[in-house]
Amino acid sequence: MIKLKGLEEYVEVIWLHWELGPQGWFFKEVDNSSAKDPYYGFTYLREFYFKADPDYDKRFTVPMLWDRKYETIVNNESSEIIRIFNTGFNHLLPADKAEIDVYPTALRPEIDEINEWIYNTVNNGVYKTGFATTQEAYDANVYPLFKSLDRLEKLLSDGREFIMGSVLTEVDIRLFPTIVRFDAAYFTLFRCNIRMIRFGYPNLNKWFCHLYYDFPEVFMETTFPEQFRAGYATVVNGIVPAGPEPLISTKP
Ligand SMILES: N[C@@H](CCC(=O)N[C@@H](CS)C(=O)NCC(=O)O)C(=O)O
Repeated sequence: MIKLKGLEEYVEVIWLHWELGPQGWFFKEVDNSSAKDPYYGFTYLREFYFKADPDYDKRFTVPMLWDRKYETIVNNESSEIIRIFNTGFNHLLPADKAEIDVYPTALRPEIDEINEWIYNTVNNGVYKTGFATTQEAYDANVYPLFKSLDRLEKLLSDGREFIMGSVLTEVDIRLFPTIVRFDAAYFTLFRCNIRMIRFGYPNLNKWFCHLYYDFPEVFMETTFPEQFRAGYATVVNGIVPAGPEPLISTKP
């Protein structure tokens, strides 16, 4: 959203290390993270949460949008941050950026409806499948996940460019992170392995490659495949799988 809307001047991205440690997300001088956060010298993400609220007792999650002036958390829910970025800075942006609208009024009911099942069965479905500790829980989530991927595949079979048709919306933005990680992380490490996107879902793969390769600043350059594969590997047992090769599918 930052790249799409051209918000780099207003919103700085600060990367944590890709490994989720016992104390939560932390800074470390490796890859695109530095040893400490540049403003307070914090080592852990949780320190921001406690600065905002010393009594905070919930999860310390990313993404987290921090207000440097008021020194507090604005929001830590990605779906809401998308909407903040969609319109919140428009008065400061050049016309061509201000007019980019990933949640257009006319499509809102349809977007809300599709977001709901994509979130429950795909975005969250991979986690519910991967973290299942019983066969029943695994079965209860892996089949709905693939049923929704089948549904998306069918939706894209009319040759549409984006999930909602001819316009890029937040549905694409929200689905992209799950699909870009799918073959390299969820298929192997989370046992979401009925089919790979690249071999089993030609339309979804074509949609994905269009975003990834044709809008590189927005999608490719904001994705770090080796880092997320290593990160997800640590969730399992730390052994980073060799494949798939190539890590990200090539343009059909
Ligand atoms: N509702 C949040 C959930 C975010 C979330 O669960 N983030 C994960 C990483 S993808 C996290 O930071 N987990 C850290 C933890 O649970 O300790 C959103 O989608 O923005």
